[in-house]
Amino acid sequence: MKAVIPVNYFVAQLTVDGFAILPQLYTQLEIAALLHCIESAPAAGANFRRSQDVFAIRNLLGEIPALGALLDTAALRKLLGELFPAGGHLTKAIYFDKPAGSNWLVAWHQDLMINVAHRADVPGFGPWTAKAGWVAVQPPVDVLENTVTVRLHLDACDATNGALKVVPGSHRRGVVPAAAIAGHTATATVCAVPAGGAMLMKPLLLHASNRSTSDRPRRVIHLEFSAEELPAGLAWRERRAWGG
Ligand SMILES: O=C(O)CCC(=O)C(=O)O
Repeated sequence: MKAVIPVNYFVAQLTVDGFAILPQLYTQLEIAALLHCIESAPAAGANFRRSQDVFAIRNLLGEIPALGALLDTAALRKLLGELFPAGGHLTKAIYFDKPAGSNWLVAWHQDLMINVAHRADVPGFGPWTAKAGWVAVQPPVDVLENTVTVRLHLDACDATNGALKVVPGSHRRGVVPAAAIAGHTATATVCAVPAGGAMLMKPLLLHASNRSTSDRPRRVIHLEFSAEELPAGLAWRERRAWGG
């Protein structure tokens, strides 16, 4: 019989390393239902981006509301309860497909920006960016420290089909200036994740991903959750309550 690792083990690992890999968060049937729902959606509009190298859907639950119920499993609620004992909420949902043979690579970075509904000049928030109707801002570090990304893998993923590379522990180095990032990547490791598994990561973890050299796709649902409320005048663009 396979030993079941308790969720709090992964949460402890996330705290120390800035990431953790849960080998199974969703069953094969749940993954099939999620894929069917995404594939049946009319993929049109500004939040859908399709090229030879990437297919992405921004504001995923706004674009495909039926996914909300499929994602809201007892296993996810248990995980969120461990991550945010005092409660948390969803702040962002994206779907990414890095198709077979994709040339899309992502350079080393930290996830420093959050999407908000409108610009408001609030101390500690900035710089700002605005593109195609989306407003993003760099919040104070404590907002990033209280955010966790859950990357749900719909396909098995390894170094050949664009698995994330991360620098363990780098989430404890604060915001690393762009020019200094290369000096932090010597201890990088590749995060292989089985289909139905999830990678948890902190936004300040240094991460990157390579081109695909495989004939397998790499489909991921990227969900960000936070325990933070934004100050008056600011609102998360995609905020929604979630069971915990
Ligand atoms: O999925 C990838 O390969 C990269 C995604 C990424 O870097 C991000 O979401 O910040």
